Amino acid sequence: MAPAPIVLDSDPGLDDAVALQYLLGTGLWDLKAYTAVGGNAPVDRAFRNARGLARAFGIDGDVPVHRGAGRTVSRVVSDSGFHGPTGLGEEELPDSTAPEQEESAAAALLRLSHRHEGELTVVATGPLTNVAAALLQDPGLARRVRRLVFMGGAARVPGNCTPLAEFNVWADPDAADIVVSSGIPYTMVGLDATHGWRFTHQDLARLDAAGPGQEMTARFMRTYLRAYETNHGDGSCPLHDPLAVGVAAEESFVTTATGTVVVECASELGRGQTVFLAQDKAERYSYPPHILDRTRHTGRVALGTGPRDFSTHFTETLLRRPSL
Ligand SMILES: [Ca+2]
Repeated sequence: MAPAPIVLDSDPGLDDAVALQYLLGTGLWDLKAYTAVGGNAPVDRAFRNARGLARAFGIDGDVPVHRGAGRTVSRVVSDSGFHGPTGLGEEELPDSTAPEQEESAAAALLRLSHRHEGELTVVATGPLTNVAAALLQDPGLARRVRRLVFMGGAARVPGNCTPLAEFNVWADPDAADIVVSSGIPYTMVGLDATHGWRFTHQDLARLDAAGPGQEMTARFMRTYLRAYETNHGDGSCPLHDPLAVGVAAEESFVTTATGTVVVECASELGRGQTVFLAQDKAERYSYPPHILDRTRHTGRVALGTGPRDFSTHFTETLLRRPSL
């Protein structure tokens, strides 16, 4: 089967970096653009990291890297610090050899949605700022995209950034709300599923043993594991962003349900909460009209891990795709 057109929108970010490597390693995708969004790092830093990663993986001659929106839709600024001073731990990667793209991430997304109408998959592993910006500019994007898979949200589990919110949605809740109410066919891959597929010290040992081409990845994953150990007391780390890329090709890594997601945007404490209304349960509640308005479109929501083992598949796929 010919590789399918895809855009990866990302806020690199340690797990974003390995999500790119994983995507390339699957051999399933024709990456048309790698777009940067602010989130784990401010947008200019995310853009620099994205260019550096494109070079590190030897795609800077083929895959354009686009800078994302300069501000979030929600006008909030977030820089979690979780991914270290540069967003890639302490890594400062050599810049891409390609000239900087003038075209913004949103403009690239719209252009590619016309060129590959009905065929383009979009995977977003950062806040949904760029996708929302494109939808605000041209709502028709929603029906031209084949599928949007985004890492974000927490349907039935606590958040990781506040008790109610997952980081990507918390970082730009209005953007997430615009996206899930746009009619775009989407799959939400949030904490319900990503916390179930882990990367362990045994997996890290496999990268260490692989030697040339995996040293950078091993450094990223070692830093990421350490951040989870320090901040959450975990001996392993979740594979948030890679799982979203995995699900874009193979839904059996997760279990899903169809329903509506409503994003809490106005509340101070609840900001970024993703309220999930399963389709078959919807009639049990009565909503005021302004909420009903936001429940018109449904999507698929990952509610847990699926039958196919993502963790092993992830590490094996990385091993197939060394960096330069
Ligand atoms: Ca990310």
